[in-house]
Amino acid sequence: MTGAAFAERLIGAGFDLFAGVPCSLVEGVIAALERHPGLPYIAAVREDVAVGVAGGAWLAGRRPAVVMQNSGLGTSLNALASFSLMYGLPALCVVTWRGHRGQDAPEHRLMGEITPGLLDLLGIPYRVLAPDGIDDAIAWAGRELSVTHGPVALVVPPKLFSDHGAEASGDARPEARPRPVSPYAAPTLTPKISRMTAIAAAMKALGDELVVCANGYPSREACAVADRPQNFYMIGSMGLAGPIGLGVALGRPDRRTVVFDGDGNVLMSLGALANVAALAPPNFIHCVFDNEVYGSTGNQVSPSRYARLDAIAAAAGYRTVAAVDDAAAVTAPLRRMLASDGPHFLLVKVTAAEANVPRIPHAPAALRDRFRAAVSR
Ligand SMILES: Cc1ncc(C[n+]2csc(CCOP(=O)(O)OP(=O)(O)O)c2C)c(N)n1
Repeated sequence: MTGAAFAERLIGAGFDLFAGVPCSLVEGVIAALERHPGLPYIAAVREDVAVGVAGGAWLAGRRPAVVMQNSGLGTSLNALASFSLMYGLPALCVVTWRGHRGQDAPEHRLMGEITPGLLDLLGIPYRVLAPDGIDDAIAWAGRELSVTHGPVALVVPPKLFSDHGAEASGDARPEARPRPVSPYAAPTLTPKISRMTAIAAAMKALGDELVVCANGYPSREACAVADRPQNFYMIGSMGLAGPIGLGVALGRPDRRTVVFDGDGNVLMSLGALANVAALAPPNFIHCVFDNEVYGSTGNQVSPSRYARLDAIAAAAGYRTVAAVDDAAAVTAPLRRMLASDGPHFLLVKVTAAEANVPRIPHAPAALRDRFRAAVSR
């Protein structure tokens, strides 16, 4: 079977949003997905970002699949453990098996040896694809995904697809849409309001919009300000608020998705800003509460004290970027952003003050279900 035929089988089985990082073992699969009209294949910057996008897309009613090399299984361990598996978010993971039987370059050998063990440890059901059992395995994965809440993997050994190692067929990218990057001069800001005050000001601008909140105090404070089913609180999976919000925004292009992020979170998946800018979902608003510290873990200094995240977002290609430092200045630009096409980026410099608010009182599965129901309305 060719990789292209495998991609067709997955699409035929109902998978309707793909995200991944390439591996040569599936180059034919990815080439077919990239070219497929009307199908998003998101070239994620990291595999854990792909897992985040897939989870967001599932919450928004899609049937996502992630394509990754087994080295990327290592990259996504925390995303799988503290996001997909913890909340119970179905996603098909197509995982290539480099280092299979020790026959590979040195960097693949250990991961090749432990790939099945890693999936077993995580409790992710999987099948290793064999040439004469591909259709059965796809059907099995579909059944598993409908009964288990969580990821299911199909493992791709070397030389499974007949187009692996075929002569590259040239640059198959869709025609680039030139998007001019607007010049942006980051204003001087002085933190003077707390993140809780800023979150309350941001909430004032919201109606029925979907909100994805970064883990730690951004989630806790948002929950304390206005707990609502349209809020998805990350409990773990640090760094994935943007990717999860991106998945939600792509899954429901008719709804606005707002991400309440922290500077440490943004910096952890900085490349995801390029994913947002490249896909340019008009319904995506990224609101970053930048206290210049890792507040949730005791105020350790974060690099955002020196690296301006608004300037980085502008350079990445967000459609509009603004930066503010007082509460009155949060609500108005957010309202404008909600009323116009994005992706938008709003940096709010805040103090390191933390409100005395409790942990998220809802169980992960309850958060998942109420958010998914709110998205589907
Ligand atoms: C992968 C990972 N590393 C470290 C942590 C511990 N941790 C939880 S919240 C947090 C700080 C988040 O910083 P930021 O996004 O700036 O938000 P703040 O708490 O400052 O509002 C850290 C380091 C974690 N949850 N996951």
